[in-house]
Amino acid sequence: MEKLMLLLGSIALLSACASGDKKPMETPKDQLVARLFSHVEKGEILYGHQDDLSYGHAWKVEDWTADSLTRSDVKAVTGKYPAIVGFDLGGIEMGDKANLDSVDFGLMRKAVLTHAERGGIVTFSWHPRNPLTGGDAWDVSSDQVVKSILEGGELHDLFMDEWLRNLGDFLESLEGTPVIFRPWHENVGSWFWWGGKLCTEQQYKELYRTTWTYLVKARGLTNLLWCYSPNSNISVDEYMSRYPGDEFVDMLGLDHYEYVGEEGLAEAGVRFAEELKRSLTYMNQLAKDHRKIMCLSETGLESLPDPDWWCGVLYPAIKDFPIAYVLTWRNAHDKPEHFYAPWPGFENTPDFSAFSQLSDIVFLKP
Ligand code: BMA
Repeated sequence: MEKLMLLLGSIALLSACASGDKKPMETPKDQLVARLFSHVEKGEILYGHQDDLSYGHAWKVEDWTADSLTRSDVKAVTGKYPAIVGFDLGGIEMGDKANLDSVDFGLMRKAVLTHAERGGIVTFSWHPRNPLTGGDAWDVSSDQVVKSILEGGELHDLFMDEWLRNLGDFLESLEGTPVIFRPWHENVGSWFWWGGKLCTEQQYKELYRTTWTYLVKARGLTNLLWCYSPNSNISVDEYMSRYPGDEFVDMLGLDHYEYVGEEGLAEAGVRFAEELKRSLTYMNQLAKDHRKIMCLSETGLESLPDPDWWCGVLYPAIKDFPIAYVLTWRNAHDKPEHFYAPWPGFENTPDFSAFSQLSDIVFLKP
């Protein structure tokens, strides 16, 4: 009887395969894509904050092995964690113990797993060092760097066998936690060694695809959701000029900040919002055409001098666009002016609290 059942089961399976009914296994990446799409369908935008659990304004986690990582500037002000927490992998390529902002990679791994366990979502940026000069990601003294690490270049073996291997080891250690990975960001401007004037479009695409192929094909990682995130204030043609292709990208991002120049706060806010809406408008069309999710991968106003920035500037600019998330940059523990989210004691917190209570903005309840 048991054998007969087994046989019937096998026949059912075979015929399902033959008729094409058998669905491929859903990967952690697929699950995250579906989760993000479901927020977008409901008109919800997840709120994210860079490095939220590792440090904040004037504090940092000291003994991460003993710390349960419950401290967060965002939670201290709103009562809720950010739904998305961003981390930066800069330094992992060299096998460093801590990243470029002194976050121990052991702490980072623990924070990723802790945040995911609480129901949050994780995103990674990467500011790798300059492999040719030994400088940092902002060292743009040579336009030969990307060429040197691609196939045929003198640093190709170093890039494949050390840099990407170290990166792959860390990403693999996350136990399959799905994460949004957005390498080689802000690629049209020329402030990183992989930027617009530092390599050709072809070289940039090859760099992105080489990274994808190594992590996805050679390492078999199924937990990475790939986000392509150029800088702002560029045309749609510039945005797409370095697009590596639909196969390599799951999400369209944008890094767009407000800068207050001579024109003053009010005008800066208007300009920020107008430029943001212009970019999100063409990204919305691209997202539809290419069937991708979109997000505001980095934004913020350093030191938050505008008391109505969250509800008065940011929210009206993004609320009508189907972005899955918006992430504001880090609250440095060692640079008092370098923060992008309020912290306890900062005077402009009511606006942020009001933002956290909007029905279409999603935070994570502790
Ligand atoms: C930049 C600044 C730097 C930091 C880098 C990577 O925008 O915040 O201080 O080192 O991001 O996190």
